[in-house]
Amino acid sequence: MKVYETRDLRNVALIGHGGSGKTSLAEAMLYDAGMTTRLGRVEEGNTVMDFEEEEKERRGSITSGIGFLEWAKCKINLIDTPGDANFVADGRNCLYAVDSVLLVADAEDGIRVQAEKMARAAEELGLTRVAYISKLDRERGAFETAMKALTDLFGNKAVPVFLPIGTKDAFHGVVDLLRGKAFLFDGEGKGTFQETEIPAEMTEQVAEARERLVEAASESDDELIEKYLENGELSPEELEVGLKKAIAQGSLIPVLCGSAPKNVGIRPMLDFLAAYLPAPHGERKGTNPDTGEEISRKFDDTEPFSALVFKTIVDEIGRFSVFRVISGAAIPDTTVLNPERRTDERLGQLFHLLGKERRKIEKASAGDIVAVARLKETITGDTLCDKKSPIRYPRIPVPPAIISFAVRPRSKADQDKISASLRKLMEEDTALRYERDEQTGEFLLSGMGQGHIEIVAKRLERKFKVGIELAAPKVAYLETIKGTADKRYRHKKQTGGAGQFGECAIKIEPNRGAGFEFVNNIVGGVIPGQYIPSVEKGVRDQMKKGVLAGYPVVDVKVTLYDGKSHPVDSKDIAFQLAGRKAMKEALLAAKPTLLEPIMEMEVVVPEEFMG
Ligand SMILES: Nc1nc2c(ncn2[C@@H]2O[C@H](COP(=O)(O)OP(=O)(O)OP(=O)(O)O)[C@@H](O)[C@H]2O)c(=O)[nH]1
Ligand SMILES: [Mg+2]
Repeated sequence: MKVYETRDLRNVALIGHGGSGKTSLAEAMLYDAGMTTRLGRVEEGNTVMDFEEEEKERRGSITSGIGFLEWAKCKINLIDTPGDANFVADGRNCLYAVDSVLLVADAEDGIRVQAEKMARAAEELGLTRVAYISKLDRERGAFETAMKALTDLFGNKAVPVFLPIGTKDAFHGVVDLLRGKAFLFDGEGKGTFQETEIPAEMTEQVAEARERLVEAASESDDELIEKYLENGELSPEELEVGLKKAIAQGSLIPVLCGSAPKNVGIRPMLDFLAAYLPAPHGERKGTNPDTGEEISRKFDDTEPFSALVFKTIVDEIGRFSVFRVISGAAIPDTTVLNPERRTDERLGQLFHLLGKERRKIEKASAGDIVAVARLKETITGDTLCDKKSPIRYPRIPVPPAIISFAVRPRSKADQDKISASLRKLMEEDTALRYERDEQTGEFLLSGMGQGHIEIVAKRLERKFKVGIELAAPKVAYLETIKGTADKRYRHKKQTGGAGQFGECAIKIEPNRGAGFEFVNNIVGGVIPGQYIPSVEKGVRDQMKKGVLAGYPVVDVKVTLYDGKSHPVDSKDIAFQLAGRKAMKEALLAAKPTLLEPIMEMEVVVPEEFMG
């Protein structure tokens, strides 16, 4: 495969709500660039990006698809993220591998909350943002609906660069405001077009939109603004410079449009992306793993190699780690360091991914996206780097789990395989957790939503033949006290054989929000020093099982203030028992109460429904 230089790379993640049209758009782009020989359709389950069985079945992405194409001598790396909230984590990880995002705004439904959150995350990461309006050919589709949603989200930064020609069924082309041309498509899916003059009935609308674009582009630069104010126009070169600058600054978010299933507008859009999206640029901060000192690397082939692993794929053939080269170049058959795990990793064959297909490569420049098989210990989020010039990049943050289900195996055979199989799925899916709840003893599978966990159960069955049932987890109640109490207990066994003697007096009081606290106020050695921890252990043992319903007790302050000992019969066990019994009596006397779990919720409401 051809080697692309850093300046010719364009890494872009497609973001947008579930069903907005990302996978379809990627499919049309890949087809137009000649990467495939037919235009796949999500409904037919034959797209490049949705190749997992569960994606074909539910007609939507559950994991990010990675592909690439060549356009205008640039290698455009496409990452098609899932829009459904159940599967967002994987898409978020991919934001660490790109320089730009293409937000798909839906001409029927606008931009839903999940897409808004991704767009905000992209902004926080300093990524370049571009928008695309899908579904203009649909019955309810309207350019204005999507433009309104974009303006609500980005304010007047969202500025059209393309305008649609025709509406609904009759949508058949776009006006490119930069080139001042119209592109008319037959809508049969081939994506070929005729370049024509702007339709006469659109002259006014186009002039207005172009003025807005030129004005917004000129605002990126003082010199350009002056020229624009003087001449009322910018030369094509000036416009290009201004537009690039405004896009890079994030002060202008260009809006494109088309229809992926009809293959309308996609080729002019690829022209725009190759010309206006940034190549990998700037630097990434990390630390020197040996000294902890902050260092940084540029997206430059001449620097030592470093890369960030942002995705892991496990399939029948094996396990692939997908990384983005940050500095240096990735070369097959080299040994690199994983500074996090302090281990060497062998980079054998390297690949570019096109959906499930792999294309062998000889070299990947800084900024490119690469897959490698069979790394020993590396997981998603790790750094790989040159052994002689180590660097470690910050880990990609893992989202907190939102929902948990108790997992029950269908049979004994399933039981034995659950952990190992889930571990494999968790390598791919950083938002999935599998843990035993100490309190209830149940095994819990946690993730981003019910749909997420249900898909995990399906994949367990399909990939590993492991059957599980999902159930609501037992509620993990806790107990605490509302009052205070003061109790003394003497444990004494002095009949026959070796005796036992221990006595303690404790006060307990509520300690809400501050956890368990044990204060030793013994003076004059009434309990010898070595038995104080014995009393504490007894108290703690009693805390594990509350007096109301046997749930753990939390948030109690215990003060040990008096006791008695015996020169021969005092022992560790005697003081433990005394501590436990005193605590039990104290808890019963201190108004014990049940605590129900509290959930923290975030509610997002569109502005028009507020008030
Ligand atoms: N008519 C029309 N249908 C579209 C367009 N774009 C997408 N669709 C359809 O919308 C449905 C969803 O499209 P996808 O491409 O799967 O959407 P997605 O954004 O990848 O969805 P998730 O993977 O669930 O996040 C499919 O049935 C597409 O054929 C469009 O521009 N016009
Ligand atoms: Mg999709």
